[in-house]
Amino acid sequence: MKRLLQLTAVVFAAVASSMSRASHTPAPTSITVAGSLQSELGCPGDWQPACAATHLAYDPEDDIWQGSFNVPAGSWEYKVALNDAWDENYGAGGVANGANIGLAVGVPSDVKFYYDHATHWVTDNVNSVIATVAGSFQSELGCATDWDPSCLRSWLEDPDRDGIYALQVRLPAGSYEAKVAIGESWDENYGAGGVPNGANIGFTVQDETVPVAFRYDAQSHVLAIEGATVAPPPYQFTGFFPPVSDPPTVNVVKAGKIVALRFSLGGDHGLDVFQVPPTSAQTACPSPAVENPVDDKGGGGPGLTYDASLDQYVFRWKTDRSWAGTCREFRMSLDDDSLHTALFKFTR
Ligand SMILES: [Ca+2]
Ligand SMILES: [Ca+2]
Ligand SMILES: [Ca+2]
Ligand SMILES: [Ca+2]
Repeated sequence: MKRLLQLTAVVFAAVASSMSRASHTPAPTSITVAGSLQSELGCPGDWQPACAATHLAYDPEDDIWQGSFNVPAGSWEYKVALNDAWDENYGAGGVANGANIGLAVGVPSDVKFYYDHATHWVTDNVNSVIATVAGSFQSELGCATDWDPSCLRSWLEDPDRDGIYALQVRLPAGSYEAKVAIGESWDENYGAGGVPNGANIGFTVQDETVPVAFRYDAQSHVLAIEGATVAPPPYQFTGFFPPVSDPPTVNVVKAGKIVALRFSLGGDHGLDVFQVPPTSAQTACPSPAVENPVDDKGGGGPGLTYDASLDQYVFRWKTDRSWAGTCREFRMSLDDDSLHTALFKFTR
């Protein structure tokens, strides 16, 4: 009974994976990088599909064939040959019997080659950026763990070489997070808005029958996600702008005046950004303290405005004359659950 259950599970897994990653030809028994660089890499000659010295290895976790070779400086050409023969071979753009792929190497380098039998895309890490969408959805695609930039189940491919790297998958309904990682490592990675080491990009899949399409622009580093609801990018608050200073500096203002607190959230997020209207509470005046006299001549009534030309929010805070001689902490809660404060000392 136990054995029957195991068999059922294996069959189910095979069906599930072939649904998402189908090829029009049978799984190959070997993949050879065949080209003008083979004699340099230990083969008896060049363009030899049966030379094992330039075989790629199949990685079952990634479902991608891959291998690294130390390639001498020079201008080389190659294709991949399946099953140690030319009968089935792929060149530029993953095209069957396609053109040779050029590979220019300036100094002797370890070059890593990749072949995806589901799409037939063959490339290397000189011609292409090796980009993965790493995130909390990777285990759902068959990776051993989530957030693994080296699991190529979520490899972004660019067979047409237009600099837009794409991946299409099906995911169970649920909420996930993602970033783009380069070179199978976290050393270079991009989050929301294409920001290096930026925030995770949240997205929600409502319908598992709708494919989720990821598109990564290697120039802007922005990752677009289609077929899912993408969470708005988080606020990028970088502190209050002059004339107001961030804590521990104490801003000194005349009690009763309107204080203009200027800040950016990294773009226009509308005026409904507060969790609750900003508040203030009396606090002991810090001593010793760095004091910053604030004399803002800017006019306007109290409230929040946004200046798109400066990408700047201005909250005009009406202070009270009765606060003269005291200190207060200004508290601004944004609806991304962040709290930002500034210290004030009031004069007469
Ligand atoms: Ca050669
Ligand atoms: Ca997961
Ligand atoms: Ca891997
Ligand atoms: Ca492309």
